[in-house]
Amino acid sequence: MNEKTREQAYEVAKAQYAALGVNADKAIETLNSVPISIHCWQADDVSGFENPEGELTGGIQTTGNYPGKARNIDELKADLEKVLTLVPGKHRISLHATYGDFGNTFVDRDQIEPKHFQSWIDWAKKHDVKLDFNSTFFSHPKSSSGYTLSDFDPEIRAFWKEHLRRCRLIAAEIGRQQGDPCIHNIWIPDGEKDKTVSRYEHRRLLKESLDEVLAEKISTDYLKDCIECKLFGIGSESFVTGSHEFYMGYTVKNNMMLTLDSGHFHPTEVISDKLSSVLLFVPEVNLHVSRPERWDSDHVVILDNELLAIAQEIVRSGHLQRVHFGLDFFDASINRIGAYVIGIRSTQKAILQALLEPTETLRDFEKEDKNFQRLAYLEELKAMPWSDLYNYYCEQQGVPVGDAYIKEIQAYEENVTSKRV
Ligand code: RNT
Ligand code: ZN
Repeated sequence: MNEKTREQAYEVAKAQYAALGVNADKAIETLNSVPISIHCWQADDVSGFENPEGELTGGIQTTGNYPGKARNIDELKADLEKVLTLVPGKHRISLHATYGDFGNTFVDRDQIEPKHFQSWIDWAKKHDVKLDFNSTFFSHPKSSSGYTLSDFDPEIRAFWKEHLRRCRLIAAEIGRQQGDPCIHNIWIPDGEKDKTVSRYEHRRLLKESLDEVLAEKISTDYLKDCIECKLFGIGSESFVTGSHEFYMGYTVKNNMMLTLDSGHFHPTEVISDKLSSVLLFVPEVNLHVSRPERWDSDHVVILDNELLAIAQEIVRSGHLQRVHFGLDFFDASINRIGAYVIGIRSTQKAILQALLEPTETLRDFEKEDKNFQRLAYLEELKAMPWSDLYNYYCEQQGVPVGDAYIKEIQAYEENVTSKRV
């Protein structure tokens, strides 16, 4: 399709939406204002630079051995730069604490400092992206018991509290330098394979550890902490200290941000239906958009019903500003740049579709008990030409339109990633 035909397709689509009372240009403009926080860890299978050869632990797994993973900080930065050229809009990059610029020295988790992330801050500035941060409580000998902040051993807890304390300082420094709060996500793997008896005790310890570290107040102009719950992991099937109830209670009590990961619940339990509840009780929500295939498998995000439902719930609630879209998937079995681009574009397509909904009309049907009409429109909307608008948006932003990104990724593979052997 050439530019002219695309322009025509856009005009036709715009008119079709206008007939429903929807302003397509406004929807595109709003979409353009929504950053996606791109997780750095898809590029290298969650290896990081602290000990890249080390084992990934904590109950999360990458499967696959597709060639070309980023082996060092320069390759990872290059891959992310490539990704940024293939998606429209301005985005954020989410770092894990193990992705510091440690040179050739080993820097333990209780030793990391803002200086280890300065090159990332400079890189982000150069590429006009903001950074988010994650403390890293897994893949470390001191988490081998299966516990970190909720371990019985005070020395283990002290180590991880120090890690958390330092991560908050690093994230705050990032936020200060970028002039925009850095979202700092806290996820701990703590839990057990089998029938844990001391659940209350572990949870009491987690509360104590968090209370202690979070008591150090840091301005939300720089830092926004959030905590991420989970139902179970590999090796923590029976018990996870940081459950949904735990963090729901914790965030509500402390008026802080909650992270909802779409893979962290029962297989038929969806985060889309949690948003309208949690938004009433916590100030902001951080999302880890992921795709669980039968379990928390962290497959590449695609435009499925749940992704659309998440976007719809956020847009319909009117609280797009209070929800942050972060990605969290890691598939080592396909081209990793391709994985990123599919996930980012699909998330944007879901948001765009949600923004193009004639919600007020649907609400009117709902109030008048015209539920056939409501359902019929919801069905009709699925086949509306939203993709012509997304293509137009890509064109405007100077990024590949439609399937054109595939060729670019193939070329990058040929010239860059396939040479990493
Ligand atoms: C694990 C959590 C967590 C991690 C990343 C790497 O189940 O989802 O967010 O995936 O921090
Ligand atoms: Zn997550």
